[in-house]
Order: sequence, then C-alpha cells, then structure tokens
Amino acid sequence: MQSEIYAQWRHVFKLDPEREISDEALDAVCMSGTDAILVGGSSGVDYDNTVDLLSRIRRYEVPCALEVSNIEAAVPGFDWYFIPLVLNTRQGEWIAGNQIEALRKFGPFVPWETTSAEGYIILNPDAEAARITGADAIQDAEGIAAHIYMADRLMRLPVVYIEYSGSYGDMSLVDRAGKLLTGARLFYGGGIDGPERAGEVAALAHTVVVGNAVYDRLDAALATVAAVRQTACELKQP
Ligand code: 1GP
Repeated sequence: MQSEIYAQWRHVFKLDPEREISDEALDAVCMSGTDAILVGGSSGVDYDNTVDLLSRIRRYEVPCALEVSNIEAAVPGFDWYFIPLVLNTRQGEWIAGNQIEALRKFGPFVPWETTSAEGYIILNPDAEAARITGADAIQDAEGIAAHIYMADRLMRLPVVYIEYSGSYGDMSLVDRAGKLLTGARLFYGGGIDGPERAGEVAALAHTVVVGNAVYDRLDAALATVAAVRQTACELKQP
C-alpha cells in the first residue's frame, strides 16, 4: 500500500467540476501553497467536466485527489481517490449500497493502492449533500460522539469528514469529534470564508477544506493557506 498522501495535508482547496473557474483563479489556487486540490461536488459532476478540471490542474505540481461520488465521473489520473460513505443517514444506499453496485462492475479496476474510504458526517441540513443523502441533522455532542465511535473505532476508517458545506459549523462539536479520534484523520469543510475561521478550524481538525470561498471571495480564500500554516493542530496525529 502506497503511503497515504493525505497524511500530512493541513490545507486543501475543494473545486467543483460543475462550477466555472477562470485560468487566473485556478493559477492562484494551484500556486497558493495549499497541500492539495480535492475535486468533488454534490451534483452535476460527470466524466467530461472532471477530465477537463483535472487536465487544467495538472499544469501544476500540486497533488490532486478525486472524491468519487458518482461512478460515471471516476476519471483515471488522480493522485488519490476518496470514496465517501455517509454515516449519518438511514438510507443505506449512501453508506454501502451505491458503492457496492459500482464495485460489482469496477472492483478489479479500482487503483486500491491509492484509494481510501472517507466517512462523511453531514451536519448542515440545508446542504445539497444532506438533502440528496437524507442526512440526519445531529446537533448534540452524544450524537457526534456515536458517529465518531462508529467511524474511527468500529469501521476504522482512515478519514472522517465533518461536512458543513455552505455554513460554518459548531466548533464545540468539531472539538469533541477530534478529541475522540484514535486512528482517523479529521477533515473539516464548511463556511470557511477567510483566514480567521481557517485558523480556528486548523486548531481542531487535521485538514481544513475550503470550497465556496474560492468562487465567492478568492483573495480571502487564498489567505486561508497562511492562516492554517500558522496554526498548530491540537489533535494527535493518527
Ligand atoms: C464542501 O466541505 C467543503 O464539500 C467546503 O465547504 O464550500 O462551505 O467551503 P464550503
């Protein structure tokens, strides 16, 4: 097994193949000093727009990973692949169903040395991903703790992703989650609109994911890289 390239990632920009990004903006993002570009989106991601974005990112040296949320968009050539499993839904298709359907056909062709599962806990009920997957809105610390025990201790997933996409999360829950982890790496994404929030999250999560801000307020998004660099992570390294 190749060593997980994401093991040292502190800052990541997430780009959505369905959204337009100019060459200038993409240049700034790829040259920002971020640790990686994560490609993914909740809807409208297909083979063509994923290939197109990958080929543009490949002009740069920055590592590039794909979140495979749609098997039609499983494009070869990424440095790493994450397979999301949504943990806080009662709709089993999002936990293992769709993945197993895809593996029936494509299991032998998956680049297993560069593929990991990613346990998603989707906490913004208004996020598109929450709507699509029927994610339960968990607001209490015990609920978060139960999901972390499931992801980290029972399933031993290598990555737990606390997803507040589009809104800034409850940092007391993120703090609680991080402190319970024993083996997983904690990714946090949602509502990071500039350096202040990026710094706050960087203390509580191993990896800080910045998405929308790239499209809405690029300068503030770029400033998150330095903010994360300047902040020590309070968590143990898995
Ligand atoms: C989305 O977690 C990422 O999947 C980032 O969230 O777009 O709110 O920054 P934002």
